[in-house]
Amino acid sequence: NTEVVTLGEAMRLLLAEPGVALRRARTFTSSVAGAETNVAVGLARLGHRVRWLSRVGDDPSGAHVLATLRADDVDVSRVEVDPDAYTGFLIRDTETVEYHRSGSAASRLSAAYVREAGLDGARLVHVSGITAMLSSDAREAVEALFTLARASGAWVSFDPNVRLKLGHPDRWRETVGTLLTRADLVFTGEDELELLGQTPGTLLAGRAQTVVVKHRDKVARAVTADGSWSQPSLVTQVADPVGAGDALTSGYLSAWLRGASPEEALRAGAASAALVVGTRTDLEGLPDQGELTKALLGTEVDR
Ligand code: KDG
Repeated sequence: NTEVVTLGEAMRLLLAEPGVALRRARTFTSSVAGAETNVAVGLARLGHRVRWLSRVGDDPSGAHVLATLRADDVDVSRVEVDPDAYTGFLIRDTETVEYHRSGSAASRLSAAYVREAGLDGARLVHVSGITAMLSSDAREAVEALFTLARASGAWVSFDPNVRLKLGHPDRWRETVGTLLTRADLVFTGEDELELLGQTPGTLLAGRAQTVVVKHRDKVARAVTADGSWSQPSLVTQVADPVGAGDALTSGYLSAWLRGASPEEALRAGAASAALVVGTRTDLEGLPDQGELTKALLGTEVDR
C-alpha cells in the first residue's frame, strides 16, 4: 500500500558548473528538479512508500525523470506519458533560474486524471503551490487531490512555494492563498506567508494542525495547538541552497508519520536540509535513515 502521494511537475535540471554565472556557463550537470519529486525522494529514502502523480512527455527527458525516481523506489506507475507535450526543463546556477515549462506535459494535469489515479490508501498527500500555478487544469488537479484526501481521511500537507516567475503576486494570492487554508500541515517561508496574507495563528484557527515556518533569520519554527518549537539551521557548508525547503519538509514529514514530536521532526528536517545544501543538486544530499541518524548525532556523513 501507498503511504504518501505527491502531485507535481518534475523537470530535467541542467545545473551550471559551480562558480560560473548562468549566462557564461558551458558545462552543465543533469539531474531532476521539482518540489514534489524532491519531497517524494526524500520520504522514499527514509523508508516510506511514496507514489508520485504527474505527466511527462514521451521524450528522453521524461525517461530520465522516470528512471531517476524509480532508482529511488518512488512509485511512478500512475505517471502518464503524454505523446503531444514535452517534459519541462530548468536551467540554473545557484541564484538564477530559467524555466522552460510552459505548455509542458505536467501543465496538462487534470482533475479527471487525479480522480482516476486515486490515493491507493495513502495517509498523507503533499503538494506545493507551484503545481496549482502551472495552468487552470493543473489547479483543478490539486483541488481534486485535496477533495480525495478529505473524503478518505488522508492528511493534506502543503507548501505554497511561491515562485514569482510563474505569476503575479495577485495570482498567487488568488490561487494558492485558498489552497493554503485547506491544508492540515503547512510548510512555508516567512516571506511567502506575508505575501499570502496569513500567519500561523490564522491558519491554526482554521484547518491547519501544524504550521512550519522557515524564518528569514534561518530558524525554523513549528507551531501547533499545543505550543511552538524552534530549530536553528544546521547548515555548515553551502554548495547550493536549492532544495533545502523540500528536504526540511521530507525530514519533518517522515518523523511526523512515525509519531515523533514537533521538536524531533524539526531537527530531522533541519538535518536533512543541511545535507542537501551541502551538495549541488536538489536530490543527491537527501539522506537515508542511517545518514540522517549520523547527522543528528553530529557525525560526519561520507559522500
Ligand atoms: O523547491 C525546489 C524547486 O523550486 C526546484 O526543484 C525547482 O520545482 C522547481 C520549480 O518549479 O521551481
